[in-house]
Amino acid sequence: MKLYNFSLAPNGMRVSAFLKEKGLKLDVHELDVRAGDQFKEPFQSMNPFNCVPFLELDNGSIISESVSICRYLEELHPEPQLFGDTPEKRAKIDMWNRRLELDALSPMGHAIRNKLPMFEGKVLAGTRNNIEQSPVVIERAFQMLNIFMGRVDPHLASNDFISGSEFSVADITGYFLFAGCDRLGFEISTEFANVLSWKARIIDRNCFKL
Ligand SMILES: N[C@@H](CCC(=O)N[C@@H](CS)C(=O)NCC(=O)O)C(=O)O
Repeated sequence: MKLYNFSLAPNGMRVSAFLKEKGLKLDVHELDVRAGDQFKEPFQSMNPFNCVPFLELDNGSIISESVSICRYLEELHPEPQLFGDTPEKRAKIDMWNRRLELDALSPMGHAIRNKLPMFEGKVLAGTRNNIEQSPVVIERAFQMLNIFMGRVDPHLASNDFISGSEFSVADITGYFLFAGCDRLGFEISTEFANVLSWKARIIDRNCFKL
């Protein structure tokens, strides 16, 4: 099994943090996505979505998408469990992870690519589409992030981690949401004190020291 990754890619780092939390080590092939390695063969054919991370199994099959890779590895190595060990926990971790990804990480990612000069002309990850950066996307993302923080803040008043009392893969997604907000220059309002406490609780965890 081999992981194709780029050490500076946030989605790649999600898998690296997961591996570290699980105490797993994989054979890793570094692709420099800033230099466009993902568009070169054999990587173009291995993952036509031209993104890292992706995992090559020993039978040659490819699994892409950071969470799908983590889920596969969890099935092979259930302990320590990060996707939940009961039907209820599994569903709740999945629910929080989806909320984080769809309602916060996705708008945040679009805003980063519409804001940072290094993404000029490369607005959609893993594509050759030359789309102009748009300030409207950034403004909308800030609105969506504020709405999201307001919705999760009450839940975090009585939960140490996003899905309850145990650290899970959804907290790893949360960590990279915070990292992206910093990169974007989105400051989390002190009004969302429980979100800020959650951030403080996870930020120094060893798995994020990559
Ligand atoms: N939803 C995917 C997103 C993967 C993604 O966007 N990867 C970025 C690095 S963080 C990438 O490879 N971008 C290639 C590019 O910008 O051309 C996942 O979770 O793995």
